Amino acid sequence: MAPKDLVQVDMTSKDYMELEEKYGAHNYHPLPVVLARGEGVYLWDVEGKRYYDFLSAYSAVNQGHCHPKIIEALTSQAQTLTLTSRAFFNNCLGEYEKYVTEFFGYDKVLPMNSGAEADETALKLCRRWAYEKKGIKDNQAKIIVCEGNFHGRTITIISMSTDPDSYKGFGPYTPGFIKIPYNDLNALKNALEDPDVAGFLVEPIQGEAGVFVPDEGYLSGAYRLCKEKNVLFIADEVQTGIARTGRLLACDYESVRPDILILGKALSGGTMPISAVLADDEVMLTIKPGEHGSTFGGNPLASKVAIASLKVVKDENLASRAFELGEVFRDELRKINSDMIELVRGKGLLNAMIIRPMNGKEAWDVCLKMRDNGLLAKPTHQHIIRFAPPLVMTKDQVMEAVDIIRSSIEEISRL
Ligand code: IF1
Repeated sequence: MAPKDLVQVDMTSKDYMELEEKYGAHNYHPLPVVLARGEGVYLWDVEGKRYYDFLSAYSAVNQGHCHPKIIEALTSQAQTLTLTSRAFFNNCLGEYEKYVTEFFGYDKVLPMNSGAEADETALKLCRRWAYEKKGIKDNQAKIIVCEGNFHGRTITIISMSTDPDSYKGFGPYTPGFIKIPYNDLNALKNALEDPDVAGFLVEPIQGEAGVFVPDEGYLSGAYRLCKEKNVLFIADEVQTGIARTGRLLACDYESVRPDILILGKALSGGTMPISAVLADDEVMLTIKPGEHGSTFGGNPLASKVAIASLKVVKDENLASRAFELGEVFRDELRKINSDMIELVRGKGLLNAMIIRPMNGKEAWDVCLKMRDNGLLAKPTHQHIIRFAPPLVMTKDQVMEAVDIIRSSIEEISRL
């Protein structure tokens, strides 16, 4: 009799879903599909059916699933030295720190693991800079954030949120945040009148909010307003960064250089949690030894994987690919003639389709039909389908994916 903890080899998708239902927390409502393998733009389920991945693990797999050069770096370092902690030096971190700071053009990097940890780190750097450099009184620093933001799931980060699904029932909340409408320079200008404001934390495009692309000039205008008031411009590019929107950083579209840059997700090509906060010395050196860190932050494995992941972005010109393919993708989606499609918006290969419910069918039903037809995507905020494939997709594959989206919507509309 095999030990009960050994999973039988002939399990079906249904069996796997039941395992998660019985033994896992119910903090997600996944699309009913059980994936077993990923390669490039494709995923396969346990029954061997192939899908186009149009979520890329929320933009963590920009380089494509299991990119050979990233996996090579991962497996090689994994057999050599994975973790030393920062109690000691190692022969990988310094090389990575040099590579990533030169790659993005900053003096220094503070390596962390998840995107939320990187956002938290940025908030701490901003507050510390406020007290040490701007001269704001202790515990009085305020940080401006935007309605509709998503920066992670920690208590402080949800304290900034305006989405009840993120913050309801988790109080009491961290103080010190001013919430203003997104894409509204006047609101920012007014909020900046408060002398205790230390920073402005913003997503260059609001991903979770449904790929909300701000007006041309918003980012550069916001940056200018912040500089006029000696306030740090903090860009959360966890989802929009690393070539996803058609430039290396979404801020690059308006030549804005954030005072603090937050990266995550595709920094590892979707292999492991790697995040980073980049800043110049004036900000970064306000945190002294022993005042911040993490067990796995900047570990040798992550250092090698992150270098390999960024090298793929450069060597395969993923930003210009995302830009060109994004134009094709949006143009083709906009040709689909269906009352269910309210609008299509996005930049590069970070796009979203707003679905108008029809005959009792909504975005979720469209996603189920696309799954049946071989393409995986998932709705956000009920009526918005996010489309974010790996950036290594070819034009032919984009065209085939559009055909799947079109036929799925047509089939749903006929029901
Ligand atoms: C979930 C959302 C996306 C992010 C930005 C920081 C983080 C994220 C702009 C935190 C993370 C993930 C989290 C994941 C689903 C996904 C998501 F729907 F939640 F909002 F992408 F839009 N900044 N986003 O998008 O990074 O700690 O997760 O590494 O929590 O369900 P993390």
